[in-house]
Amino acid sequence: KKLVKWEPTDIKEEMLKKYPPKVARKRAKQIMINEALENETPEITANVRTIPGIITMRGCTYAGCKGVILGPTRDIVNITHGPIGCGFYSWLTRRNQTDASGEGDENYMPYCFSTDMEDKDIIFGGEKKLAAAIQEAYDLFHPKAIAIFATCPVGLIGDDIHAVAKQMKEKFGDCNVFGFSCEGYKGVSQSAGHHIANNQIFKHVVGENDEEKPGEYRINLLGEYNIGGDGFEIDRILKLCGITNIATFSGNSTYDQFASAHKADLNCVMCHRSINYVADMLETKFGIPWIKVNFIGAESTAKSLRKIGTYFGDKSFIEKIEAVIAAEMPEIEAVVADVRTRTEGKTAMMFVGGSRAHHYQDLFSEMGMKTLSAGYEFAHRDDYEGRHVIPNLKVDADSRNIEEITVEADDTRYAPRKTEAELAALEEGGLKFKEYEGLIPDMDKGSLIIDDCNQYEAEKLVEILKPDIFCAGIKEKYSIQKLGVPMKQLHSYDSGGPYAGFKGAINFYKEIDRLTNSKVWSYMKAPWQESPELSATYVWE
Ligand code: CFN
Ligand code: HCA
Repeated sequence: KKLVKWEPTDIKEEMLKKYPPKVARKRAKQIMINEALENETPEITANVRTIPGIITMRGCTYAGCKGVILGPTRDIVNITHGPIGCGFYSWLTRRNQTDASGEGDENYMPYCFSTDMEDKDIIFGGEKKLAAAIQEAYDLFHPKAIAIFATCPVGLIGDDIHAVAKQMKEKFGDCNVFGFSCEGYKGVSQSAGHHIANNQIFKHVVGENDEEKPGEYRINLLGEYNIGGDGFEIDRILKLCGITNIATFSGNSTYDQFASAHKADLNCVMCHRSINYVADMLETKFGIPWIKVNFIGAESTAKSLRKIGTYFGDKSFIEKIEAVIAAEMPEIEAVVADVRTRTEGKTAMMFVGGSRAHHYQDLFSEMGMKTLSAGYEFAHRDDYEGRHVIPNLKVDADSRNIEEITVEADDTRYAPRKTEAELAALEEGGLKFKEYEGLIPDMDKGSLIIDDCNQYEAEKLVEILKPDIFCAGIKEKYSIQKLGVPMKQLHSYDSGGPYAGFKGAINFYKEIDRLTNSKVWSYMKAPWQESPELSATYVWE
């Protein structure tokens, strides 16, 4: 067995070698060797178009809007206006769960609604078919709201989904109908779909219900989608702490939760990438500040609860939170002590979406595992650097128009919940509102950070670094496993979860222990085991 010591620069060079010069130049800016500079975060190029021909891990704008943001809301009828494939392939694949079961609980998640556009609709226009589909859904279910999602062909032929929505809303009178121009090609990834979804939900739903909501310490949990039941575990913990969750955007959520979101006192942002727009708009229009939280990892969960405690500042509340943490931790510590005997020193890689490639590193490090390489599919530089770029937002107080224009310097966006002085005091106490942990500063020096990693690069990385586990999505799963490396889906969790919160952390430790210590991998030969010239060892200093 030939041992080769790979330096991170060699790995980068090796990965780029296969590309034509122009492609290599572009990809070089998205592959970064983490340098952990003094006071500056090194720069990575992100949120740019995938080079045609490359097999990206990314999805489309429609997926980000319909599948990600609106998909987990249970009582909105989501109609995909397009060919049947778009609706079908975004139907229940994300494993977002719901507990709707009670009498009168509306839950449309099990249904796949689509206008099923065919050739003739492309040629003659699909607006009539769309209006008929909305009417049919209304007659069958009488839902509170119907949402329409445009797919690529709809944008190309110019169907006006917003005009149809407006007309049907006026016709019904008791059902909010609104559309999303989220054609798949609209942006470079799912990310554009998040933005479109956020804007429309804010414009058409948030603030609709002005009833006061009961409960103390009222928060919204933004960017938590209840994949594999994560949201259930987080809600369990919040409840134990006496925190009232007004609205989750959007795991297991209802129309009314969105409509009441402006009644919360604090927004807790879990997945910054997908929902930061709503956080900013709630702050600008309603004066509700936001903090970054992360409930992936036991330590991160404890830290996030403490952050919420610090924000509200009541002594008894903080003590209650500490008591919850103290009650949950012993079980965690016992499981960690056991699994660490088998997982300590093992290595992982993760290329996932726009937040999990970062959040899950906490869980791995709790198990003594090192992340050799990681990256996002579609995150922006904010997420890599951990610096939220405050947009120049102006939300019209009377109408619901949202414009991106300059906010005056003396704006009082934090009123009425907290005064500027109160906020300054909180910030002095260590609570930062607009900076949070970023993937780059949190990763080790010498680790490889790769934006929009692709099929070829993933396989090359596995070949060179041979991690003990590789995490990504369904498209990557089997090609990686054929290389003899266990693969864990961090999108759908395969069939597992929850992995968030305290109980979720325990599930995750056990799952990763099982995967990385399974004997099954020793029964198959990876290409480098059959061809020794491919064999190499990465030496980490
Ligand atoms: S649940 Fe979230 S956590 S919303 Fe986002 S950026 Fe996707 S669907 Mo897949 S698993 Fe993934 Fe994140 Fe936020 Fe999920 S890492 S890619 S668009 N994502
Ligand atoms: C999406 C949804 C997805 C896909 C996951 C995967 C999800 O982006 O359209 O590639 O396995 O989490 O379901 O990210």
